[in-house]
Amino acid sequence: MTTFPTHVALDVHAPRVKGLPDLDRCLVMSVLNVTPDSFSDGGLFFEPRAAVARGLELLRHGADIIDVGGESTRPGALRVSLEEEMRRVIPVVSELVAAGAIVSIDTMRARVAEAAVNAGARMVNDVSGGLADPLMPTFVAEAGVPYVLMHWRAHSLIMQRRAHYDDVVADVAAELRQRLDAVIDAGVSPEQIVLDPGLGFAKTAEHNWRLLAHLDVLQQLGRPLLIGASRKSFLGELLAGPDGQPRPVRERDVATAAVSALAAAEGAWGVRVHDVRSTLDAVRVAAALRAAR
Ligand code: PMM
Repeated sequence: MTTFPTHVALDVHAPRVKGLPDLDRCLVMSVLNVTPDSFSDGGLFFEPRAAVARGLELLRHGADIIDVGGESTRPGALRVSLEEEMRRVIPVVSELVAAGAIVSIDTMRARVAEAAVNAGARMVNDVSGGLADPLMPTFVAEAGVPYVLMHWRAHSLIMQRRAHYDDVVADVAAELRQRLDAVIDAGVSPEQIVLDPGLGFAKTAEHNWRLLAHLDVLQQLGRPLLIGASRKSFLGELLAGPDGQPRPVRERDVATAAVSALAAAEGAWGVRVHDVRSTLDAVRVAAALRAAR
């Protein structure tokens, strides 16, 4: 097994995240994209009222955290302005918090993260791992909120050009280690941090499968892992029909739940998914299996 030098104490025994409830199973973070163009649910919940209604439905389905995002990160996506991102997400965050949800804000911008935390969001999910906005680590350090630090190499428009690795598992682990050290140097406490390999972000299907097959290596970084495989194109490719056409996006939830079960059985802290019910069942199966070991 590969190990990495670190100045952060290693704790491979499923360390907990400061500021979030402890569960006896893998946590289910549900996706709520308030965007016109996300690959799976783009446009469906773009109106604030529809987004809030969907959030309440995800809550009824048992989501542990609702991850609200206002900027699509699908390959090739263009950025939205700060003002537009704020307009999309902040009212939705406020309403879901008022309804009792634990809300996470999916943003690369410190100012959006700050406004969302002021509106009651309890967690920041930054797909750029603090690279897109240099103010993000400082904000997270000051706010003291849980922080998802994802592996990322470039903005969505060009990221697939950067999908080259010598050894994807070792390279992603080393790059996550660098970002972990950088945000800790900026004042973020290790107990705030969740790591995410960033499936599909500057990665081919083969890269995603290799990362999923080696979660143990990423766990050596000593922080909990979040896995975002839901409905992504590598699952569509896997399930392609005889004509070679990828399985349509909205018919990938069984495969997503299978990944959730396998990741949870390996000890993942959380999974980020569109369909909460199937994944909740899957992570319960994994928890029973782990408890019986
Ligand atoms: N994937 C997407 C967006 N945000 N956040 C984390 N932490 N991990 C992911 O894998 C991730 C993310 C892209 O897809 P979406 O359309 O499902 O939001």
